[in-house]
Amino acid sequence: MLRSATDAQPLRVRNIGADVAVGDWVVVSADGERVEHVIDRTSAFVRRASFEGARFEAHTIAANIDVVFLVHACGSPPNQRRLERELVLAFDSGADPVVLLTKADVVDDPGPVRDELVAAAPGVPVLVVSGLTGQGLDEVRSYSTGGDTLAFLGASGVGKSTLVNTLVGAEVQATTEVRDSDQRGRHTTVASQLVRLPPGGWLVDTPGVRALSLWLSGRGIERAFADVFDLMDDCRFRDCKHDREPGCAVVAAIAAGHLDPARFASLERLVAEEAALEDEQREWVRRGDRRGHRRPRGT
Ligand SMILES: Nc1nc2c(ncn2[C@@H]2O[C@H](COP(=O)(O)OP(=O)(O)O)[C@@H](O)[C@H]2O)c(=O)[nH]1
Ligand SMILES: [Mg+2]
Ligand SMILES: [Zn+2]
Repeated sequence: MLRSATDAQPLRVRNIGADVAVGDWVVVSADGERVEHVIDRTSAFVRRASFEGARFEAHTIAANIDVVFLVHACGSPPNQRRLERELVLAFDSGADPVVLLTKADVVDDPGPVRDELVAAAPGVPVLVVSGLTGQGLDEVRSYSTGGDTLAFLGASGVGKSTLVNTLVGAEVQATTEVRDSDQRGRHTTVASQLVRLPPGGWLVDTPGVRALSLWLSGRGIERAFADVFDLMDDCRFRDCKHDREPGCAVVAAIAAGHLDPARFASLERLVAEEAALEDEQREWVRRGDRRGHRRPRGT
């Protein structure tokens, strides 16, 4: 769904040939049938396309987002590794990330889960909310000032569409029962949706994305892991591998219990994934240049 610079309501227009994503501002042809021009994005939430045959394509999940809410739910174990990945993509998008821990009503004390999410998202606000009772939603609303666009991102079944419905005050998004056995949802929201938030602003609901593969990261990894990068600055050797080198601040922090080794391993995995992607991209461009093919999108 798109929005027109001359219309306050979301648009559905054919976009054949235009590279557009939910949240894009567009200029529509006079007959209202086609997208004539896509206005430059202020932010874009981009992941690597997950489908086979398009491994070199970027997939824009949403565009022109001011605040992206990374939604996790009480009642299932916190997924720190997923949150870290979401944060990298969020920081790279240009939007401000906020973590929402929803379904607060299903547990006696959301504190322990909250603490784990805070540990995976240092410096990022973590709000405890409930789409069912409305707990904490005034604070969520307060992020929409002056017509901002707020997006909800997270695994299927965590409660994104329920939050959107409660915020809008109407059943605008279909929600789905989660399976009792594992609290996982089915994918009810099949495409990203754009809705108006009264009294102003926009909400983007996204379908649960199972795999979030990195696209080319700018400074997203460094911002999502700023605490670890700060540590690495304190290593004695510039080229420290953080393995067995003397004076390694990372090894010392892990030994002292200040850094979760799983968090450090997660950072190393993301850095390796990013490096492999860059290599593949270079190879793709090199071969593409030779054959006169177009370059990958989104670069
Ligand atoms: N108890 C409780 N259930 C919720 C809450 N938010 C969502 N649910 C339920 O969780 C299921 C999945 O919600 P949905 O909004 O469709 O998740 P989505 O896939 O992230 O959009 C539905 O059965 C909702 O009723 C909440 O805050 N509290
Ligand atoms: Mg949904
Ligand atoms: Zn080191």
